[in-house]
Amino acid sequence: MNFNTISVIGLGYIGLPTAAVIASRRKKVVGVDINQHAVDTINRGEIHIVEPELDIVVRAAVKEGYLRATTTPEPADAFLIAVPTPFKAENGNDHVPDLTYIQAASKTIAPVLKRGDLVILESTSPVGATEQMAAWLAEARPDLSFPQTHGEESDIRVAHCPERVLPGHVVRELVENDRVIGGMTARCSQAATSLYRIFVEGECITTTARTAEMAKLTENSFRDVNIAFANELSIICDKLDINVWELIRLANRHPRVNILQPGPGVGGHCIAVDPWFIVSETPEEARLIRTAREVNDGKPQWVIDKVNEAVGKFLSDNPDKTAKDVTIACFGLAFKPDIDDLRESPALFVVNKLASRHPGELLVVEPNIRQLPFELMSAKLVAQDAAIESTDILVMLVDHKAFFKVDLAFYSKKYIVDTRGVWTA
Ligand code: SAJ
Repeated sequence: MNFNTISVIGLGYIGLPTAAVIASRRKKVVGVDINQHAVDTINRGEIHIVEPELDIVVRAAVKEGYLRATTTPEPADAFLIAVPTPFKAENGNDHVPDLTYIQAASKTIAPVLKRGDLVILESTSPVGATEQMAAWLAEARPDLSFPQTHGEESDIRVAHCPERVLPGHVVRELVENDRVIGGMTARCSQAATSLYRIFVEGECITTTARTAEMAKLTENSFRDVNIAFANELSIICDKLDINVWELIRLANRHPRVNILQPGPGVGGHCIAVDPWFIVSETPEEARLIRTAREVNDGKPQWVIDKVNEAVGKFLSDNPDKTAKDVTIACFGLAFKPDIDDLRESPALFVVNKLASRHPGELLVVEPNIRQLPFELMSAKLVAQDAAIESTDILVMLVDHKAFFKVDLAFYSKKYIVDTRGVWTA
């Protein structure tokens, strides 16, 4: 199949890098987003998100005329939908996926669809979302035929190809990772494969749309369950007075054991979200997946309790002081090491809670940001040496590389809550 113009709907963390990488292969790419600021920024050759190397690829693609952004969809040969799939707000804790962005994107592109076009859903989605998207498209364009009614003979080809790139390594992983391509028919898979072949150096493996949807949810659930195991171990070890980091190192020497690392909880917008898409569809069956989510979501509160315990110990060792006199220093705010992304960060949750309850001074060390978020106005952003010198309680939340350089023995601090094994491994 020949693709002269490719349209990417949604220019966020996945859509923009994908659009830019395709454009870097000298294909005409039109990016569509409802955010005028994002569109203007991209058209200037700049980026509105933080991702290493992306600025260089976007600048070159825009300068050479292969990438252009707009708020209005245009005809193209292939449409790649990369919009968010959050939870439904009104369902509160039920964690039901909200497909309204996919519905809106379908409505947006429907008027410009023509016979022979390919539509690919890249957004992480619950099983059945691709079929639902095809139904919305068919409803909007009764003059065209779709795979759900016309199989291999349909005018429009529809497939799901979930993104699987790791934030911080997106530009490289987009090219190198294998892709799972789930067409609604075999021809849909073939068409989608020829699109990904433009820029993917990894293998393109075809399957059904439903299996591709489930594959993505499975990958992130696998990681969530394994992190939950590590987090549960850390809580058990704390109770049994065993060093969990040493324990994991030892257990991992077994040739078939590979335990992940405990932390203050699971953050980001993928691993803490996607497993719920399985749970919400199969609540009776997905017992382990649900429990893993609950274990990981419970970890930040456990960390807060440990900090309170440390404050209690400090006060009983220093009876002349009150909680107001106690300084707490928290190391790290990001959702994982060596990035500046604070979204859905368990470290941020812990620090926010401490800021609202602790009457004494709260110091924050986060080398990847220049100022604290608004809600942390009462805390102070400081350099790590200054924090260690002037604090009573040390709370390690994110294992940024910079934190490993400090030799804590030099400071002889006693009150440490180390959720990452930076000082206590
Ligand atoms: N974490 C731990 N212990 C570990 C590993 C991770 O506590 O041993 C925590 C991190 O600190 C972080 C959270 O888990 O808070 C998630 O981080 P991550 O690096 O595991 O994953 P993400 O959310 O940045 O990206 C994941 C990736 N999925 C998998 O590795 C299976 C990525 O490939 C996906 O494309 C991405 O989700 C996505 O977009 O779905």
